Amino acid sequence: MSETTNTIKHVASPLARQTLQDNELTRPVAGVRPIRLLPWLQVVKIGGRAIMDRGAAAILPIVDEIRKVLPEHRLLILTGAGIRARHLYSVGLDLGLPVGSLAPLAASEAGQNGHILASLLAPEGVSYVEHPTIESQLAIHLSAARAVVGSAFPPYHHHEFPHSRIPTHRADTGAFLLADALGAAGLTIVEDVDGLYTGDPKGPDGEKAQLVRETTVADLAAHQDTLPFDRALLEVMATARHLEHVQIVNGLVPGRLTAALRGEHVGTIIHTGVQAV
Ligand code: GWN
Ligand code: ATP
Repeated sequence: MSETTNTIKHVASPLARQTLQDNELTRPVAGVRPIRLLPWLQVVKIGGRAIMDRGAAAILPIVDEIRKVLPEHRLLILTGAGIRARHLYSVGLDLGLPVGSLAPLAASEAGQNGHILASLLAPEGVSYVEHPTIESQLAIHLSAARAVVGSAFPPYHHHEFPHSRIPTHRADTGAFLLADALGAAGLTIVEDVDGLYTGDPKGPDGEKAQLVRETTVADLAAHQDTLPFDRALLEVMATARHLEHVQIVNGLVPGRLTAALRGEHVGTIIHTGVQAV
C-alpha cells in the first residue's frame, strides 16, 4: 500500500467511528441549527381546491393582491392540486394503483395550477419554476424577479410512504418542508375559510364550529376532527427547524393575504415545535 492510499483511507471525520442511529453520539456534530438559506423569503401556499378550482372569481382577486404586494416581499408561491387530483385518486384507487403511482400523478395537478397562476403573473416578471430549479437555482431566479411560482406537492413519487392508499405528503406538507428547509421568513396557507375551526365549518354540524385564532401543533396532535390541511403537516411542523408558526388565511376575503404577509394576525396562527438546538 502506498502512503497516498493510507492518507485517503484515514479521512478524519467526527462521525466516522459511530453509528448514525444514536442521537446522543451525533448531537455534538449534528445538533447545530442549520443556516437560513433565504431568510428574506415569504412562502405562500395557494389552495388547489380552495382557490384555483374556483376559477376567475377567486383567482383574479388573489393575482391582483399578489401583484400589489410584490414591491414589499419576495415570494415563493406554491400551488396545491385540487379537484383533478381527487378525481385521479378515485379512478386510480378503483383500478388498484399503489400510492407511489398516485403521488406523482396528483403532484402534476399541483404543477398545472402553478403554471396557470404564473401565466397570470407573467407581466410582473413571475414565472413557473420546476422542482429541480427550486432545489438549486431559486436564489438567482428571485434575484431576477420579485416572485416565482412552483408546485407545492413534494416529489416523493414512488417513495411515498405506503401506510395510506392516498398520498399522505401532499401540498401543505410540501410547502412547509420547503419553507422550513429554506429558512424562509414565513409561510402563509391560503384557504377558502377564515382559518382552522373546531370542526369543518362546511360540514353537517358546520354552524357549531368555532374559529380557533391561535393554537400549537402540540395541541392539534390530539385534534380528532377534520383539518383544512394534510394531517402530515402536523408531523413536519412538530420537527421544524426554522419556522416558528404558519398562518392560515381566507383567500376569498380581499386583503387577508396582504395583511398576513405584513405580520398581522388575520387568520389562524399555528405555532410549530421549533426550538433552539
Ligand atoms: O411538470 O406541472 O417537477 O416543477 O411530482 O415530478 O409528478 O416533474 O414526474 O421539473 O420534476 O407535472 O415530470 O412531474 O407538476 O413534480 O416539472 O411542467 O419528473 O415544470 O419535470 O418533481 O412541473 O412536475 O408533478 O412539479 O408537482 O415539467 Mo409538473 Mo410536478 Mo413541470 Mo414540476 Mo411530478 Mo419536473 Mo417533478 Mo415529474
Ligand atoms: P389542496 O391545495 O390540497 O387542493 P386546499 O388547501 O385547497 O387543498 P382543502 O383540502 O379543501 O383545500 O381544505 C380546505 C377545506 O377544509 C375547507 O374548505 C373546509 O371546508 C375544510 N375543513 C375541514 N375541517 C376543517 C376545520 N377543522 N377547519 C376549517 N376548515 C376545515
